[in-house]
Amino acid sequence: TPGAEWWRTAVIYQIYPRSFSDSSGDGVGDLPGVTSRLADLEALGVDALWLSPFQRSPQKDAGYDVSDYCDVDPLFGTLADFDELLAQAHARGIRIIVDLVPNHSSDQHAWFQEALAARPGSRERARYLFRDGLGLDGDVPPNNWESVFGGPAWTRVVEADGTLGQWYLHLFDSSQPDFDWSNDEVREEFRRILRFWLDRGVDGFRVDVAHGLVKAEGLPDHTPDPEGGSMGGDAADVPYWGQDGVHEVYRDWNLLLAEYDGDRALCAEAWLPTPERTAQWVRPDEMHQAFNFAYLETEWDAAALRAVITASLRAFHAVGAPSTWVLSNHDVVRHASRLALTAENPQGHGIGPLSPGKPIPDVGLRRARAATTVMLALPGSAYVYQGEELGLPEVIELADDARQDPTWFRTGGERYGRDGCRVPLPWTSDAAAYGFSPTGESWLPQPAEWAVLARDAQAADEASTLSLYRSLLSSRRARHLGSGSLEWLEGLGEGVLAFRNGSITVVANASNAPVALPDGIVIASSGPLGPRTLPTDTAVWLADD
Ligand code: TEU
Repeated sequence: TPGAEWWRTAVIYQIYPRSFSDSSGDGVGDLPGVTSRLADLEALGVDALWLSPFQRSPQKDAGYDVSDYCDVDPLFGTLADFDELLAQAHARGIRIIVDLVPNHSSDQHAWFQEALAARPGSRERARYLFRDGLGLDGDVPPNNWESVFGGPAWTRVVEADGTLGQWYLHLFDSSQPDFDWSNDEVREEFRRILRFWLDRGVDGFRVDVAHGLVKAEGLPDHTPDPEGGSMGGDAADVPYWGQDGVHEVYRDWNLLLAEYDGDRALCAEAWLPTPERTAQWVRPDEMHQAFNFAYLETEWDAAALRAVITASLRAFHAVGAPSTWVLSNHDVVRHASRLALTAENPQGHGIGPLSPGKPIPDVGLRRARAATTVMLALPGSAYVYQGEELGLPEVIELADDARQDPTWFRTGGERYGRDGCRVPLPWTSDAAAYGFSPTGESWLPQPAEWAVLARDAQAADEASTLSLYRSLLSSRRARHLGSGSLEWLEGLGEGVLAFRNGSITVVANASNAPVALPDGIVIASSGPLGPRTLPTDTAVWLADD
């Protein structure tokens, strides 16, 4: 059947709805805005769109705090707008994946409001993780867990009689209480939510914090490994990440999706330290994909890239799943900036790095284009985050009062947060807000120097980042690279990454000297190329035909 297991090779474009395109003029992107740009996405050559949350939400964490899983937030439009987007995307052969946030709801969700109003020990409280505090007055949190966004992972509630009462767990913001996934009512409710969107025709789900749903029995204390980075160290030791019981949930969802036709897919957002661990989530009876964050976290270094690609292909192949390559998303520093941070000014990855770092101008974009040229030649599925096809950098200079990420607030500005990768897209170089919104409004300010990065300016320029993405995507499709296989090539020198996939040879120069090249270049990540030499921070596709 055409398109069978389409997700194995698909290039999936992440839409962050609030920053993609605004049709209403309120300065926040919306679903009709996405629909109006489908022709551009088709021309770009992507197979599917993943939409970050647009469900009803108080927007404390940009929609990752859902108050009604089966409705569209008025900020983004209506259910009818969603149906229209889905129908028009399908008519163009573009699939749609929606974000599902099962680890926690918003504190404005009806269930949490009922839980607050109910007594300790009630059925209503049992849907979340309420616990009594420690100490004589119960004023010590039930354990020492910290929120991913900073500060304690517990908040104390005021009971109906006005006294201080129980605490509830929130791995993220205090407005995002964690569900208790040992509760059958929670499991049943999410089956209903999955069916609601599957019945509407969605092609799959990106599952938020997929490694976090099940917590270790007894909620034991845990002190994070300071060296553990955004993966929290070896996830096996962390009582809230990657617990064995979580796999049962996804086996159940896998069966549920299989009742529907069209190869609906589940993609796990699971921050786990190695490709081997990540592959545990994509066994044949579980998730179909899992983001390969070990790849995202790899620096622009030939040996490190080769090691992570080899380990990923081996680990995913062993469980019969494709790898899913990814370089940017709405949580990390954009790769056009991230790849040019030096040892003197490093910064963390993952949620809310300590500092934005100081990217070396121009080098970042050159490396990002080279890194994408490598990524889109790899077998498997790839994710592209909106704006990377324009080469957008991380926006570092944001006024404090413009920032909106809860990480910023929860750490009193100590962590600069994720707003810098979420700035609304530039569409038209000479329009107000670069054509993002008809009124010139934009929920985050766009840099003054972005006119040259606007889509219309790049569409007309063969040397632009947008033109590079288009060429890579159309060649990748025509040459079936997604379903190909990789063979390493040796002997081109240290700092050089070289491999074959089908009819394509890829050579990337991550060393600081030019390297010699054979003929047959079909795509180059950047110019100018010397006579038969490949400059630093450049990658090319060569073809025999
Ligand atoms: O991010 C997940 C997330 O924050 C964690 O996986 C974290 O990076 C890691 O576990 C630290 O060890 C998702 C969304 O992508 C993000 O935008 C949301 O803010 C977050 O979940 C909460 O829903």
